[in-house]
Amino acid sequence: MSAAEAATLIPAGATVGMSGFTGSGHPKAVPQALAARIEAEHAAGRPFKVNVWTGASTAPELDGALAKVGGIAQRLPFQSDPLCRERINAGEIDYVDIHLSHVAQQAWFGFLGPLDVAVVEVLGVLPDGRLIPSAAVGNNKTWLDIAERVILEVNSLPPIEMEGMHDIYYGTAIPPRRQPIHLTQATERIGEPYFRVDPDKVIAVVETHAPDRDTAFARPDADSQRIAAHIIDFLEHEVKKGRLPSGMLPLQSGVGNVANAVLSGLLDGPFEELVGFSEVLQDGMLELIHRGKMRAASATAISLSAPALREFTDNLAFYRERIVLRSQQISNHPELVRRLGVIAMNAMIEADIYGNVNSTHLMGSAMMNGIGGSGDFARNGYLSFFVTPSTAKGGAVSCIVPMVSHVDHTEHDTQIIVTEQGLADLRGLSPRQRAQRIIDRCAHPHWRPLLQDYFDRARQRGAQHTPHLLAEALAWHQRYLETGSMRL
Ligand code: 0RQ
Repeated sequence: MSAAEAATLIPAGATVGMSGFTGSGHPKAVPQALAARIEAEHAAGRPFKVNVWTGASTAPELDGALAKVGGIAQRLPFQSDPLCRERINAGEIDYVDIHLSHVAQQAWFGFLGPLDVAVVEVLGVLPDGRLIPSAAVGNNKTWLDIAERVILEVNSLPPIEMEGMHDIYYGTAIPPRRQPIHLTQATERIGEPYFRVDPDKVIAVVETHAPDRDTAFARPDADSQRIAAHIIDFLEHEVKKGRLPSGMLPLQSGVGNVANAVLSGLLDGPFEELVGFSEVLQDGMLELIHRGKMRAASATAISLSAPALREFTDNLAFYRERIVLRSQQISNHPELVRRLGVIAMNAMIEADIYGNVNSTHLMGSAMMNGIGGSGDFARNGYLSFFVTPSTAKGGAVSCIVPMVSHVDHTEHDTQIIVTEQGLADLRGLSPRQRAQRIIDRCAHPHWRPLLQDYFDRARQRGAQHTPHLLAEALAWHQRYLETGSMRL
């Protein structure tokens, strides 16, 4: 049926589980048709909102379209859309920011309430009713399993030759019946290539022919290259010390400029036979595979720029042998991240001198994107890096602060902080040792004396285990909001 007809099957107030992860694999037509319907209902004076659950961020035709018409009541678990962000920060959308690996299990536990409709993009339907997943697996298996009704979008644009790349694991259960997940190599297959769905639940099939978001790839800037160089030096040092095998351990890389720079740095680095165990496979990782530096990679989604997508599509037979796409509850599973010894590298907004990290909030209050999978990997990884340029807003803001304005990752999860200034290895250090190392190695020279002064005075004023001047620590952020400068 048409997308408009399918959209009429979604009632006001419904909770809708949509496919989509980092701009790929999201439904392209039904959300826009739903937005048009919501707009018409609002024009007629009838309230109409839905709760939207996804894998992670989507694209303007999903989050953007629904946010624009004020159609989202609740949103989870990750977004990066400017309009959606605006509504979240205005208090109009109830945004539930949870670890990506937690979403499926919390839905199964019943913590999030019932799921009324699943809207899932697939590449095709087999004669026996099984579904060929598209470029993102995300939470689709769970949505198809638990939703009362299912709407499928069958997209004929992505290459159907992706069939067979996916590994959908049906062995998960909830406690007390949960069993170990028998995955011991990053790219091992433990499931099946297709989704199952009860055909009686399928209330609509909509055909589309539309591209995923073109995730632009910026060549790394100078700061990102310096951050990447610090990380690569450190990894080489760890290999020399015998704390890392020469082939390294599976790599997880967050999204953005710095993450891409690190991966680009690995292209010319000494490491061979790399393996990826990440949530999203972007240009940087594809290039490592293309150049033979990375043997294989596991992810839940492929999110590429237009040129990288062409490379992928033109050489699908090559990449199909080297890439496995899984559900996000598996790609980000704490049990697996810890077993495999994943090296986690994620970007952040700010870190404090003790190593607590804020990944989500500007000045403690404005939501940026969400925690995404960073926590899944940071707490459970073999090594956990958090990276940022040392300053933001043209130098007016220090990304190293006395106390973070919001905490996503505690000092207990953070091992290595990196800025363009340098790398602070915090393993085995006490809070006072950590503070001195972060100030010395990571702070920008403009802000270093102020941070040192804060730390010195905090120590002098009878501070105990973790020296702080609480009012001053918070005034640091407040001051910027009032005067545009963090200087106290
Ligand atoms: O705002 O563009 O208005 O100036 O924050 O900053 O430097 O462009 O950062 O794109 O690398 O993203 C943490 C947000 C970094 C991202 C974050 C301002 C800065 C700019 C963005 P403007 P950049 P990046 C895998 C893992 C959480 C999820 C995650 C993220 C804007 O990496 O969302 O890790 N991470 N997922 O000016 C005030 C500061 C600031 C600041 C930056 N200290 N104070 N403003 N900004 N630092 C992926 C998934 O899970 C899917």
